Amino acid sequence: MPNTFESISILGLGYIGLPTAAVFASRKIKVIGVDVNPHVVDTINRGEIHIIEPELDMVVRTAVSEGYLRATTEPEPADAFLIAVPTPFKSGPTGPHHPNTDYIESASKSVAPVLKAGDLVILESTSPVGATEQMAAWLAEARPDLTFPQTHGESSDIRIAHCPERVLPGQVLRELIQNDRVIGGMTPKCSDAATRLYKTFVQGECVITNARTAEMCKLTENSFRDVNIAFANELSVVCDDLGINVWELIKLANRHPRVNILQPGPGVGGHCIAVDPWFIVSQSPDHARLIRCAREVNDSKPKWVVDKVKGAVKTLQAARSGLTADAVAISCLGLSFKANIDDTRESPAVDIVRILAREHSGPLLVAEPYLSSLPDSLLGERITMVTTEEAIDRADVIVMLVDHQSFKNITLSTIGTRALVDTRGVWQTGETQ
Ligand code: SAJ
Repeated sequence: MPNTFESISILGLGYIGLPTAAVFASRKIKVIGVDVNPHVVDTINRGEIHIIEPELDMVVRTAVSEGYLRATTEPEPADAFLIAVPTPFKSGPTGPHHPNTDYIESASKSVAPVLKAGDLVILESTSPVGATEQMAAWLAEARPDLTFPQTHGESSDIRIAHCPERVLPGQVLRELIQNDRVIGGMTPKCSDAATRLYKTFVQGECVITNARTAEMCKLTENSFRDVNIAFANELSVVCDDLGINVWELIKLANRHPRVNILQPGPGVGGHCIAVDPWFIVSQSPDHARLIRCAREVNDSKPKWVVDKVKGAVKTLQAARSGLTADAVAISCLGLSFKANIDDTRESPAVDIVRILAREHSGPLLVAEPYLSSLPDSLLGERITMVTTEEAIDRADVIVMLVDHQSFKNITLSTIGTRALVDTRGVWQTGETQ
């Protein structure tokens, strides 16, 4: 086992793999990035990026131009392999929310032929408990000539660990370096090797545990946040029912030294918090009752917001006799899953806009300063993309979905007398949505 890693291969050059590859390369380590998508590979080899993340373009451009980062579609030999591929859902015995580890399987099978004794393989993808052991089994099956920790313990040729990523989209480069890292080796020597690798750039603490605990730790962190957001979302619905301003309520309650309620919103989006809790539910369906309930509360919020928008349209109609719904323009502000990023994966804003496009007969305008066109999932819907100014000018009903800074700069006087459904509490009008 080398003390230093001369070359590192990262499989999956997405939101986690690419920044990780770039940061290793910035420490003058040779990085081979592997992705099945040739378009992604070509983009990176030109020194460009295919995702938006602050400062990442600069770090990738430098890494590629200095020769430390190169992308390819086929794995090549390296001293360490990091697997950072997606783990989406698949249907299973109890519903549609079971972890799909197919990408981990194909990534591990693709690195198996280039493995050599002394290599380290790390699973970074968010994974169900047991996935690292499963990955080790796939590797062992493909390479009977090498030994693995599950059969040879500390004397194995290959070291294996799970080290989940924990970085916040929008702050990835800073958090990659500063956050503590959970290192779940299959044996203590596996953990030591992984710690040595991450210590090349991680300034936070590398805390050692076993692979299963590391897997559960990542799922727990995101479930904790989901449950807490569900509490805020449930409060917002209760407060609406009781005629109380939830934003004011939360500010007041948070003055208690041991209370720290999160913010309600239109629902929970992104590829992590809306997904990972289901992995726990899928593996322990009879016991993960609160975690499941939080998912259901958060998933039901978009529909509730749609009903509030429909209610606002009806109120306008009641106030002006003869006004038909098809003469009422609704403007939605924002499509991304949270503020100040372009990422629309699992975005509740997208779901709300889609339902409104199908159920509201009048004009539906959308402003999203982080996108130049509608995401694929909304193509073909009856939606007009406009600038923020136009969205406000033409609106009868404004629906605030994403609290981008540029939207927060809009003053209440600009909104004037237009009806407002503010799911993020940006304007604190006393509305409780
Ligand atoms: N949200 C609210 N109210 C809040 C906070 C968030 O409605 O008070 C919503 C956001 O609008 C968004 C969703 O929750 O739709 C998730 O946003 P987020 O900022 O909470 O989290 P992500 O998905 O961007 O990143 C999370 C982080 N996990 C935790 O904070 C525990 C990050 O550290 C993880 O690395 C990331 O998931 C991941 O990759 O798993």
